[in-house]
Parts: sequence; C-alpha cells; structure tokens
Amino acid sequence: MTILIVNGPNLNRLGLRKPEIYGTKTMAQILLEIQQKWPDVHFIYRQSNHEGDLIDWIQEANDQQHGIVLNAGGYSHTSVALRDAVEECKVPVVEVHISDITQREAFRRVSLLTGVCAHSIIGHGTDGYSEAVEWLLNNI
Ligand code: CA2
Repeated sequence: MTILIVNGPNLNRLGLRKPEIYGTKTMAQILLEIQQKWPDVHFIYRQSNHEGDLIDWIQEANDQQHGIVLNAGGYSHTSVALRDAVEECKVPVVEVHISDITQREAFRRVSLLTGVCAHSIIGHGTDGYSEAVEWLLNNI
C-alpha cells in the first residue's frame, strides 16, 4: 500500500511561523508520527510552491499510488486546473485543510477541490493529515 501526501504552496513553512493558525509541528514531525502509526504503509511526501508540480503528481499517482492526501494550500481556492486533475484521478483523493477555511476570510471559504475529492477534513489542525490517512486505509 502506497499513499502519496502532497502539500501545496507555503506549507514548507509549517511549524516555523503562524502557529496560532497552523500549529507548531513541522511537516517532518507530522510525517514521522504518521509513519510510526502505520509502519507497514509506504508513504511518499511531496511539496511544491508550483501549481503544475501538484498537477503532475496527481496525474502520475494514477499508475503508482493507492490514495492521495492533498493539502493544496491557496490553490484550493483558485485552481480549476488542479480541480480538473483531481476529478480525473482514478485513486481517491482526501483533501486536508489545517485551519477551518469556512470560518476565515471570504476568499478562503470556497475550495474548488471539495466537490471532486473523495473526502475532506477541514479545521482539525495538523491531526487532519493522519485522519486523512486513516480514512484512506478504511476506504481503499
Ligand atoms: O488551512 C490550510 O491547511 C490551508 O490550506 C493552508 C494554506 C492556505 O492558503 C489555505 O487557505 C488553507 C496556506 C498555508 C500557509 O502555511 C504557512 C504555514 C506557516 C507559515 C506560513 C504559512
């Protein structure tokens, strides 16, 4: 079983700034906890600040991975191209947002991805990543 975890723009800054919104854990810590919780699962982690990278990885996952955890960051609210890639993806994609985007600025309240993702976990802090993995393992 291989699960791809993809983070979008600025999420490489996790744990370094804005702890009041995004918590204090770095992605390395979050990934370590996930790997320790599910030692038999092969996790691949990718992060990019570039829209096309995220689209390429979603497309490639069709052949190589069993499920995807996706926090597309700001592109969740803007990218029709990323939505199209997720819609076409044959493996289930679980959307994660660390913060509760429904309670933030108006421009963050709509995610273009929600309608094409198998499941969404919004506003559960960084625990949302592990909850997304759990959902995939129960539903793949
Ligand atoms: O709540 C989320 O997970 C978001 O996807 C995070 C995105 C934001 O644009 C979305 O509206 C909601 C941004 C992540 C920025 O992360 C930072 C973390 C630490 C320091 C600076 C940025």
